[in-house]
Amino acid sequence: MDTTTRTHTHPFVPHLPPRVPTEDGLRRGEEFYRDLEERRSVRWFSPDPVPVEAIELAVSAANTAPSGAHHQPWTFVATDDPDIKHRVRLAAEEEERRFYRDRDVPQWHSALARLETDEHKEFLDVAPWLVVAFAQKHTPQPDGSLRKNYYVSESVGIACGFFIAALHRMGLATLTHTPNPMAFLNQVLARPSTERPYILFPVGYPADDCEVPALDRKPLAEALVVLRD
Ligand code: IYR
Repeated sequence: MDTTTRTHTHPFVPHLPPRVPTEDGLRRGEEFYRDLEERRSVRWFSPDPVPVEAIELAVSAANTAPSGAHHQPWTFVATDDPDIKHRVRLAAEEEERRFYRDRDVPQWHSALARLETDEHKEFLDVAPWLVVAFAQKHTPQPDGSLRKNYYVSESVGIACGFFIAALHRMGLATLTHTPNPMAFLNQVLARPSTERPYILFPVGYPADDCEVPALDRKPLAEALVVLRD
């Protein structure tokens, strides 16, 4: 297309990534998929340290995610401070005790049975890092006003997907942990009320004796419907 005929009201720049030959693209896609296929959510972490650079790289990857109106409505708050991690653990376990005691939601309990989860969240102390993705419903502007954000949940969800994939690429494991409710994280991590906790990620290497539930992924034929004439 002849871009000289386009008129813009805002700055645009050329985007000319080198064309990937189809065969190479398929090979790369296969490699990427095979790598992600190895990923599992982990609840037993090694206490071995993880350098802050790994967290910075994973959040840099997350920060490339597409977002509504390019508002990038996320904040990732990371801590390796044992006291802060312990405060998070105590508050999360408090909420989870209520959740697991609450027999008003039997479907939840049967759906979760095969994961053998309970209110004990030792991994919040053991994993060397806790990273909380916060979703910004509004973003404070330098002039003190609040900018409204759009498709916040979708945008932060995609960013979290990139974050998880980047950790996996570095040989690190995580868990998409969502203690219910999570509002305590605003207090413990000193975040403003314009943000809500979205996912709490313990991050580290899997423990030497780590186990995961024996689960299958659903077949591609159930995940993908190709419609053609
Ligand atoms: N938030 C609880 C319960 C829980 C819910 C789902 I959906 C899971 O896939 C796993 C756990 C907990 O973290 O134990």
